[in-house]
Amino acid sequence: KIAFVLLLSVFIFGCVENEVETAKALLIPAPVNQEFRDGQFVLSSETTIHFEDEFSVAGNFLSEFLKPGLKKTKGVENRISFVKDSTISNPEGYTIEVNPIRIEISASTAQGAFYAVQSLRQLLPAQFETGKFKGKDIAISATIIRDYPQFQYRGMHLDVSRHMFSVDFIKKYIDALAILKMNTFHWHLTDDQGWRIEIKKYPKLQEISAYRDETLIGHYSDQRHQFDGKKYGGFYTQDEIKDIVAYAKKRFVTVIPEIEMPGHAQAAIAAYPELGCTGEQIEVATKWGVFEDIYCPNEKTFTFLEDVLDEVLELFPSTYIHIGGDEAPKTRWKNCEHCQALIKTEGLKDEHELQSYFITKMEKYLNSKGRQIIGWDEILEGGLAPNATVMFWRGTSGAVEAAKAGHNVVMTPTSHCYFDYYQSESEDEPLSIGGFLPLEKVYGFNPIPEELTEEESKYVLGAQGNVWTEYMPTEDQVEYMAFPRLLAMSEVVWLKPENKNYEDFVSRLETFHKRLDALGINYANHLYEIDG
Ligand code: TNX
Repeated sequence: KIAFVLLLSVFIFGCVENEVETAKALLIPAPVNQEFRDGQFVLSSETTIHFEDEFSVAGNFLSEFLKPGLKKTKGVENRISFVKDSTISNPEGYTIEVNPIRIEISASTAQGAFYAVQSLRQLLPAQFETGKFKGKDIAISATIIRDYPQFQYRGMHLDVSRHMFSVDFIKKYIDALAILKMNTFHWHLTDDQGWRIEIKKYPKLQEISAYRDETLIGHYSDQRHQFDGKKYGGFYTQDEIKDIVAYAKKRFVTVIPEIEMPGHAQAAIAAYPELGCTGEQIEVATKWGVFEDIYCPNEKTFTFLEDVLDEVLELFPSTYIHIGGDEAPKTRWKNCEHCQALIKTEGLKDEHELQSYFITKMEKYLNSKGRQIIGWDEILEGGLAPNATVMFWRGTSGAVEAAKAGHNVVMTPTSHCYFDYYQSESEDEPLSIGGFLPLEKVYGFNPIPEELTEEESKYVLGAQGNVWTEYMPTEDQVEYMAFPRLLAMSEVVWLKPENKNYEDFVSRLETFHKRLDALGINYANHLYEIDG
């Protein structure tokens, strides 16, 4: 194996020592273990980075990150090296040792090495994030960080149906996940108000389902709806999606696509009315809520969904495919002859069991392609598909039941994970869907329900923040709602509950603001006063 040697030249930076000495205070999520030593490492123009092929993603990321500050100056000879250490048993774990002679990053996998780089990045001045860092040699206090995550699923969701966001924004969102060591981006691509993924076999999804006539501006609960009178919408082309998935991969973020079924399907049915039970022409929804026109469990629907999934699988290599499953009113199925006949011939009890039949059929299809389904907790009703992972949003009792039955679960309860809820009681908060979820409450979340034994709690893969965008028309507003709550969530899924400390988090968050500023991320910055 050839060791890559990259010469680094780093600008002279005069006033950095205070910053590096508070190194511990900078890391979010906080590392599991950090010890401080005497002395310091000086990152200079002479610093070299050494890594072998296996760690090239992390190594290249680090050299790219440091490069903007490059300028040949005379400095101390020193090195940053990546070392394979198979004794680090957590595949996402790593060790960083900073001593006066070198920085050594150890990991057993490429992903662990990448997370080491994200920590090292947070030990450097925030100005580095702008790519325009100008300064002199940077001193980093000698330290040893031994770190690994508590949960294997560390997710963040984004709804692009209710409002759509640019490819650049999606990449920026993924960048933010990466720096926080979050490893999953749940991309909510289809819903009643818009279908946002190009499916070549069904062009009307692009022509019709991707656009709605008007956009609701006021709150859906009051009667003063205002409309801007323009068509709203768009979709991501398959090329754009491939680009995003590849971008995420380089940051060790898995993209899980969500294709909603059988509910939240009005946009698709508007383009292909035969997918609904009535066959009537309907419109892409222009209001928010839960709608009665859902996919009919007929052959046309199953063919359509299998065709759609075939294209989805080509684009997304993730093990999990999210099939939605939430909020599917059974009104249409109750009044549909075909559905009632199917209930009889399949020996089902009711429409809930029919939904389970629907989901299980799609699960079999995806399992046959080597994938697993994940769905919202309604997929428990009427019997859970055998290999399904369940994403809990309505509370934790179902999660307990599912975990006890040996199903994997991901926790996203509205009580702690809904970043579309208000984050403060201030009257200046932008209009949002309702609810109240302050930063401290997010931080206090423990993904493992109390009722589970240690053995059962292994089925809790982790947790996720959800960003439903009914009331987030702009990218700035998405960021405002997501930050800093995402930072709190990153620590919820990285640390054991007993290692969390809200006051300490808040003090690190204050410092982290500079990094968010440098990254151009809009955040809510007045929400973390500590009571008492
Ligand atoms: C419920 S959570 C929904 C979404 C809404 C959200 C608003 C879930 C699976 N379904 O369709 O956007 O509430 O908070």
